[in-house]
Amino acid sequence: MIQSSELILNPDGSVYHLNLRPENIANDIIFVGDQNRVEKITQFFDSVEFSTQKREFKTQTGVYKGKRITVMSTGIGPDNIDIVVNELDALVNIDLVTREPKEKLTSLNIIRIGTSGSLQADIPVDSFVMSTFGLGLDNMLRSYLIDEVSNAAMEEAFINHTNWDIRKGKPYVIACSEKLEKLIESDKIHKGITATAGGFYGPQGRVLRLNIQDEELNSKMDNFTFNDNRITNLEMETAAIYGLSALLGHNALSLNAIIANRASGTFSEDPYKAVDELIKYTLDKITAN
Ligand code: R1P
Ligand code: URA
Repeated sequence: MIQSSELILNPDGSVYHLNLRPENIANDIIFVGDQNRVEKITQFFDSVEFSTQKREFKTQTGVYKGKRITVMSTGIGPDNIDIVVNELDALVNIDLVTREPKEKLTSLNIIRIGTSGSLQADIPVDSFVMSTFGLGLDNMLRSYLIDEVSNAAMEEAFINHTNWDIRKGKPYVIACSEKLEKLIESDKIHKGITATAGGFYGPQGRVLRLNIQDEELNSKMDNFTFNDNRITNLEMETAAIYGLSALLGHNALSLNAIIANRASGTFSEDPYKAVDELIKYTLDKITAN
């Protein structure tokens, strides 16, 4: 039995941070970072049956073109993803009364729609990237035993190519769900490795008033390749979502609206337009079949 200090439930039986009970979520889940993006998605739904929010975690479940979908905000960063994916998994794969893992496990389909910075000149602002791999520079997943799900060969190649300073922790690489990749892919969307950083400024090589350990890192990252895959973009959640989903048996895919281009030093004049377009594109792909 899982202890009440491990799987923490609220008095109404909902999971501690997300405020959700098993019946509140669908098997198809869209993650966004920003709480305000949840309703930008559910505004298109035929109906919304459930809505809640605790801290940065806002959740709505409803029906779009006959499909039941949950949309939730994760807030910023891999530490939040640890909470969100573990609590979602508990909702479907742990009996919250007996506190025992269920014998028959459920796989969720998780698609993230986020904003991101491109590292490549030919992936401009307002374009889209599908993350075929998540490259975790954040260390969060190193708390788990990830060797069976991570791509050791790509990790080693990245460490060697960038001459990675191991004092910052060991990068990890996890692939997306092939099933979801096939569902969403099209010529409209670039594909590549998405690097997930634990912060927006120093961890993504941004220098304001503070110096960083490795000012060359971004340029070393943008010419890294492995089996024809290159690092396309930087953000703060994808690798953590991929890693926890792989460990727990869920399908995950991350889609990025490029709002900043680090190669050209440009920022989108209207970042929300690209996000809105990606939202509509994703909803239609999810419900196409
Ligand atoms: C930083 O501005 C935030 O934007 C990106 C990053 O991953 C980070 O969360 O994603 P969202 O737009 O989903 O929040
Ligand atoms: N989000 C990030 O984390 N980085 C960027 O450059 C843009 C959006």
